[in-house]
This record gives sequence, structure tokens and C-alpha cells, in this order.
Amino acid sequence: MPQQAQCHFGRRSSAAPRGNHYRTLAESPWVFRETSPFGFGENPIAAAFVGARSEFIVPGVNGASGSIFHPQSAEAHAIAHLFTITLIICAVIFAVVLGLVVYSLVRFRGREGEADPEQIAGNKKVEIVWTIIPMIIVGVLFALTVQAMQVSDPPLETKPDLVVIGHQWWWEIRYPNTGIVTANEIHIPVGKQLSIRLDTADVLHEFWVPQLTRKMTTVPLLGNHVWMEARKSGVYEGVCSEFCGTQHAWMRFQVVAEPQEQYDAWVRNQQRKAPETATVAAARRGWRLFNDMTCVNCHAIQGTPARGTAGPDLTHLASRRTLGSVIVPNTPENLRRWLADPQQVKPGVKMPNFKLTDEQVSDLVEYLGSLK
Ligand code: HEC
Ligand SMILES: [Cu+2]
Repeated sequence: MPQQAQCHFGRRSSAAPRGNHYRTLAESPWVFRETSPFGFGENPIAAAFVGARSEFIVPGVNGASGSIFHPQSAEAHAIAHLFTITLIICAVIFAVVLGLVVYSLVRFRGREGEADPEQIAGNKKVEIVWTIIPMIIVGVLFALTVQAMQVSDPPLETKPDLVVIGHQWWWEIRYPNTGIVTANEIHIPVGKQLSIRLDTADVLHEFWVPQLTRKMTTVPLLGNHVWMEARKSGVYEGVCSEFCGTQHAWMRFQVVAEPQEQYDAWVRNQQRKAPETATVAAARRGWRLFNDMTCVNCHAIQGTPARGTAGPDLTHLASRRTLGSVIVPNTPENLRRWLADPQQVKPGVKMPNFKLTDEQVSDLVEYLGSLK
């Protein structure tokens, strides 16, 4: 991966126990860094939540970057800028108010033997001043917000370069110009501003790549758009940022921004259809299972009769970095675990447990592994 992909997770110690459950954070082998979109460095609260599932957090896979403080597009930059200005204005108000309160407490504190102070009701001058100042501040923030919106929002009727469809709990990605369909991994050429149309197959989701885009809700039939653009190549973390059910937190995706030639090579590879008959015997058995176990009802594989749309398109599954919306790295070992019991990897996932035998799992892994 290019330099840009920073690692968020460092190994704590190799002596930590292996397996699913770490009782305490100290036992967890992974140090949790900068995964919060706010990028506050090592984040013990987030780590406490993730500690229990920390075997899933692997550098280089979840090692995408996602801090709002390191924007990598004009759109994200406008938003980060607005955030900083708002923060400074609020900090100044906070300091002034706090200063006046402390000053009054000290300067006008009650002393022994003192009579009650003079009682007053209302002061026109003061009231005018403290009405006008906030109005000016709100006015300035409004103007700055409109400015940021102009940069980060595409015009309503923009022709989409990419269509992203939210599903409970994964993202379908369609490239209308090239016919490519993939899942949970968006490839884009560096330095090009793309228009993305957002849709949903079920409930409201929210699309957000903190370093590249604004947040945008996926509303049925509304056709919301966002701009997406990356100034540097790298892997950027994306999330669903509107609660949408059990696995909302694991409805993630990655944006892989690469130089034009690399992107073109990726496009050519994704446009290939899968061979209808596999060459290896185990893979052939795997395909037959795929066909017979009703996998075809939910998954599509271009070039075969599999046409399902309830789950991710698997035509080039083996070329993807992760499985289950970035919950685990895409390795034969994890694919095996996924097929043996998807619920164990991602509880609540809308893929049934087929109670496959070890041998069936091996054949399926062989077949799916051939879908590069
Ligand atoms: C009822 C529909 C359904 C059936 C039947 C089904 N799946 Fe799935 N599958 C899904 C859904 C939905 C997901 C995405 C889960 C997620 O990430 O939340 C998925 C994910 C996967 C993934 C991971 C893909 C990725 O890009 O992350 C693989 C591999 C997979 N299924 C293989 C199979 C195989 C093999 C079968 C048959 C034994 C099968 N599926 C049957 C719905 C189904
Ligand atoms: Cu969602």
C-alpha cells in the first residue's frame, strides 16, 4: 500500500493471549489509535469497546486513515476549516464568560458587615449589547456555513460517476460508466472530483468518508449526491454514520485512491467475467455447492447464472481487502470462518449459517479464492 495508509494499530505485546475474548484492555494485543473520526490519538474509551473483538483489528487492513483533522479533499477541507473557526469562536466566548464570572466572584464577593447591594431590574444598554453580539456571531457562522456547503455539495442534477447503495450492513458500489459492481471497497483515481449518488436498499444509512466527503444520508428515491475526491493516494476509512441496526458499527468501507494507471488496471481486472467452469477440481466442486446451496439467490457472480442481489457481488471477491464490510481481512482463514458460521464473525448478519461440513467449506474457499 502507498505511504499514505497510516497504521492505526500497533502491537502491544506478542505475549498476549490469542482467541476471541480479552477480558481486559491490557490483555488485548492491539493498541487502539486514531480510529475515532476525530483522531484524538490513542483512544482508551474506543479501545475498551473494541478490546473484546480486537483479533479483528489488523494493521494494514483497518489501517486506513480517517481523521477529520487531516482532510484530503477540497470538500473535507472546507468542513474542517469551518469546524476550526467555530471551535475558536466558541473558545473565545467560553474564556470571556468564564473570566467575567471569576472576576465577579472575586471582586464582588460578600464581605462581613456589608449591607445588601442595590437591587436593580433590567439594563437596556447591556441587553442591547448582549443581543447584538450573538446575532453578529451567528450571522458570521451562517455565512461561513453557506460557503462550506457550496464547496462540499454538488448541484442537484449531477450525473453520477458512482452509485453507492446502503444495505443492512454493507455497501454496494456500482460504476455506471464501466458496469463494474463491487462491495465495501471504492476505487478512485487520485485528483479527480467524482459525483456519487447515494441510495438505500432498506433503511436510512449515512455515507461518510471523514477525510474526503461530507456526511450524507441515503434516502429512498431522493437521489442525494456528494462530491468525492482524494488529493493523495492512500486508503481512506469510510463509515455508516446513522444508526441502522445491529451491525451499524461494522458497516464500514474503504476508499482506495490510486494513480490513474493503477486505477485503470483495477478497472480492467474488475470488468473480466468469472470463468464459468473452474479448472481445479476442488473449485469445481465449490462452484457446484455455490449453485446448490442457494448462495446464488443472494449473490451474483458475473459470467455465471448467479444473479442474486441481497448480498455482495462476489465476481472479484478474492481481489478485495476485507470481508464483511471491513470486519476481517480477506484471508483464506477468515473466509473459512465466515462460511463455517457468518454469525460468529458478524453477529446478526443477514446471511444464514448453512452448517457446512469442513470439506464443503474447503471446496467453497477454493472456488471463491479463484475469483480474483
Ligand atoms: C439470504 C441471503 C444469503 C445467502 C443465501 C447467502 N449469503 Fe453470503 N452474504 C449475504 C449478505 C447479506 C452478506 C453481507 C454481510 C455483511 O457484510 O453484512 C453476505 C456475505 C458473504 C460473503 C462476504 C462477501 C464480502 O464481500 O464481504 C461471502 C464470501 C459469502 N456471503 C458467501 C456465501 C456463500 C458461499 C453462500 C452459500 C453457501 C452464501 N453466501 C449464501 C447474504 C446471503
Ligand atoms: Cu448503515
